[in-house]
Amino acid sequence: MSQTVGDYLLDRLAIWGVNRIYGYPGDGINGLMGAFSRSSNGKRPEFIQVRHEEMAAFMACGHAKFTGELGVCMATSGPGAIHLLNGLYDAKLDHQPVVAIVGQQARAGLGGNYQQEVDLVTLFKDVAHEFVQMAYDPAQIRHLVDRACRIALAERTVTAIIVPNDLQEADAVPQPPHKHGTVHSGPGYTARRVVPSDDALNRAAEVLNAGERVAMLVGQGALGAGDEVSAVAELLGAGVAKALLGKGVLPDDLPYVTGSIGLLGTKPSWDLMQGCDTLLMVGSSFPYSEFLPEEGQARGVQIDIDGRMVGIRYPMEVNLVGDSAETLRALMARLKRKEDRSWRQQIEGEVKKWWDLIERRARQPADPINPQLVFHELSKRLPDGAILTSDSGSAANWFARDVRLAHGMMASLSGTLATMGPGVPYAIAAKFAHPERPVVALVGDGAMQMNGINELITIAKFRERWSDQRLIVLVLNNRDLNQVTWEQRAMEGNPKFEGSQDLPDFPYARYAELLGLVGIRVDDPNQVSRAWDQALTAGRPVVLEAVTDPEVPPLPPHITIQQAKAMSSALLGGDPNAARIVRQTFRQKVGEFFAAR
Ligand SMILES: Cc1ncc(C[n+]2csc(CCOP(=O)(O)OP(=O)(O)O)c2C)c(N)n1
Ligand SMILES: [Mg+2]
Repeated sequence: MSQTVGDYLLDRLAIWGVNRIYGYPGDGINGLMGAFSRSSNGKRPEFIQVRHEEMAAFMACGHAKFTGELGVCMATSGPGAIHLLNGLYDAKLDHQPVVAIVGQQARAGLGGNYQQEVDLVTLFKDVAHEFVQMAYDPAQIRHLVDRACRIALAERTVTAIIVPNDLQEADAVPQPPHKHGTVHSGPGYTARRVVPSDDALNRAAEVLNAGERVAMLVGQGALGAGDEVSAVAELLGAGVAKALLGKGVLPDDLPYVTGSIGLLGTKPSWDLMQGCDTLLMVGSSFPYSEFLPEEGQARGVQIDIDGRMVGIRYPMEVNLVGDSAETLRALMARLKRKEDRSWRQQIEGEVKKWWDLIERRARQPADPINPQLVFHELSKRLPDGAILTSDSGSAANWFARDVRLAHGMMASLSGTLATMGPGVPYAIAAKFAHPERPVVALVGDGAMQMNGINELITIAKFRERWSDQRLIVLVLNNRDLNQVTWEQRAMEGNPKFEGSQDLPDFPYARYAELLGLVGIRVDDPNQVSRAWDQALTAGRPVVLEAVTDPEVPPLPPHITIQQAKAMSSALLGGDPNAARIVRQTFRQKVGEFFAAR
């Protein structure tokens, strides 16, 4: 049998180094599924069947985040393609290279109001605006694949190819005829080297050398530049705050790392930004201006590989467009070591006090379990090389504040879209990409009910493929959409609206057992550490269900008068849990008072 378009498309992806495609079938892509089933020489990418196309897109994004490679997902026409979208936006907003391949109805029927016919080019035009194309002719496939992959990598974005189902079965045209109107592309991409000009580096060094109190803020663009970030911080006597996606840039045991920044951030990061006279931002587009210095307070230098991303968060004096590691290295030679280390010492003192406070907060009693305790105990026993994923929700607060990453660990979440749902699928992608590394997903019960429960089925299906089966899904069973409940209280001044916020209970651990995974349910604070020990040595994927108290406030590092007013209006306005909230908030704040002394 001659090679079909479907065969050729997969083989071309293999040439691009794609060895795994996350997806879900449908008759819009049966020509591609047939090609997967013919993968006789073992070189074709493998099809990984998940429970929902959105999960496939999250997994493609997670793959990109944890490998730096292209992630690929696949879905059928109409409904399948539509399901992909949220996961694709997650990838787009976090700048991950992901290619989506979707089916379409047969060419002859298009425009005929045919079943499942959706205008997919228009639908994908925003999420894949750098490159979305529908194939009409077998001779296009070669350059459509080449361009979709190359553009995704070069622009660190999402691209999409739409392939009508009848075209998938047509004979492949690996080499278009050499004539007018054909395209002859080749595979391969090598990243460019981007370093700012000497002049720009000199100007940046002048600003940084003149400062007396330098703050650094690093984001995911600095992942892989940890050595350079710490060397520059050392020279400048700076403290380093980390945006959420940059949590893995530097380990948290360095005394000058102030941890996360923002609403989910730490007090030392807040103090660092309030007190600095110079800001050096590396590979971050951290959005919340109130957590950055006030305009005019600090002189600024920013480094970003993407010229579109500089100067948009703070009016920087010098914007350096360049690779983080290379640019920092080029800067280093121009920086003078700051001999006055008092600013650095002040930061280190704050950081030490902060970690004491975090421990104190984690130890406060709650009903039944203080969620911070769960994260604190995990943090103490994170195995070497662990990969962490967090969902959106209160887990992201505790992940950001309480978890101390050590050298060599990786962590991610939906940083920019902040969507619910990626915790479990990211963890699955991490496990496929690094089967030998332990993976822990930190997920709320809302996110579990939204999709995590279903993806446990995928874990059960594939777990035996992983050389080390340690994949732990921590579920915070607080029967509440807690993050938003707190937002209703602290931002809107509204009492908790039980109609939208209360969640039904679900037996997460028992369900895991039904699937052949290990289920551990813990509702006693004294059992938390033992539960983690058990989970980390189970030798099989585990769902660790912790029954946690929704009234422990995810306190921001700095409470504004507005937020305090909103909170009191929520409590006076008849919040159903007012008394417990007051008690818990008091406990958490009192912990701070003692730590501050
Ligand atoms: C897809 C999506 N829907 C809604 C939201 C708004 N949202 C953010 S966090 C959250 C609550 C999450 O609840 P849960 O998973 O139970 O975690 P908890 O905060 O209770 O720990 C909601 C509804 C969102 N970010 N994404
Ligand atoms: Mg919840």
